[in-house]
Amino acid sequence: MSRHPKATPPIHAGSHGLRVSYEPVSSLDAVLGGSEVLAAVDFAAQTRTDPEAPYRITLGLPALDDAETVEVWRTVGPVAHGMDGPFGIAESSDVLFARLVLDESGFADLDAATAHVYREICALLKRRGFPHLVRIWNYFPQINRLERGLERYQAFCLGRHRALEPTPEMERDLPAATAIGGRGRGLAVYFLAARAPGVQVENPRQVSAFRYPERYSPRSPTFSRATLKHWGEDRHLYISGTASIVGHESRHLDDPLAQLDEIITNLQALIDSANQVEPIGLDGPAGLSLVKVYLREAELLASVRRRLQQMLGEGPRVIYLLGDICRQELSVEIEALYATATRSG
Ligand code: 3EB
Repeated sequence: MSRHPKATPPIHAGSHGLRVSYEPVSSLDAVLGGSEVLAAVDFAAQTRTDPEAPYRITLGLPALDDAETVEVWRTVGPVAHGMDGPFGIAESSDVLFARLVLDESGFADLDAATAHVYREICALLKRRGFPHLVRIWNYFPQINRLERGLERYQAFCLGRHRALEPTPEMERDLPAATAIGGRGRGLAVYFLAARAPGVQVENPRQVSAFRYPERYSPRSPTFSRATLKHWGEDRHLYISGTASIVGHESRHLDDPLAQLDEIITNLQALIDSANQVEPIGLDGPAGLSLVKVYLREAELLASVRRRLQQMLGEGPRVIYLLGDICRQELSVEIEALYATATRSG
């Protein structure tokens, strides 16, 4: 059965330094021909990578709304594509994008697999001269399942923490992150790294994840709530997966729409914190460029979409994906990107 994506023009965020757009999946062949492409991410029932297209990753995270989209990251100037160890990479003068999908079966558990992946990431960043992780996405199946007495999300946090712990000043240069349970096989990770650090932004309404009490996981989740990064004249704000959490506690357990309201309040608080670092020309969630909504159940789509449209209006491009939130009791999580569209001259 063929699908007919809407013939709307691609939506761009960012101008010259680094651009992100959502384009119809039907334009993928044209995308793949573009030498300035850093990454092409799409969403399907199964996770896939192709060694011939090292900048491509298909996540096992089905899109819930009708438009099949590919998320395309581009820069200006030449990009080198290739494989580096287990990673498919794309590298320009100031950005490194990389992806990998790890088969967990060669490891004792997800803790060991994750520690391996994050050690490989640290080695890659060092080897290629992009020491600062800016934004990272993590997807793996059965995120809430108990394995050897530990929930898989907690095992993931443990492995990630063990790998990052030796990094000096680790808690000051943490990337914005997403960790979601997908439907595909394997641990799928893709990320954006830079030669110069971004600024870590935390949310005053929430305890920083790296300071969560131990009951959430034996080692704390190592990510920032957001990262503010300059790319040439552009500024990007990468907002991590944001859930209905206040302090460190989950709120509105049986009410996905109330969770949504709490998330919007959290996004507003984060945007306010980012503006204290530096005025970025973003007043609130309605000014965001790209928004990704993860829903635990497809049945939530209609009500969540209606409510979110009321709150965000027509400004942000929003996509809805089926994915499991790392806290079993929560149904919705939202990540976002804001890019200034400054023009020089
Ligand atoms: C939270 O705030 C919700 O472990 O990398 C969101 C984004 C969450 C990233 C991660 C976890 C992560 O704790 C969960």
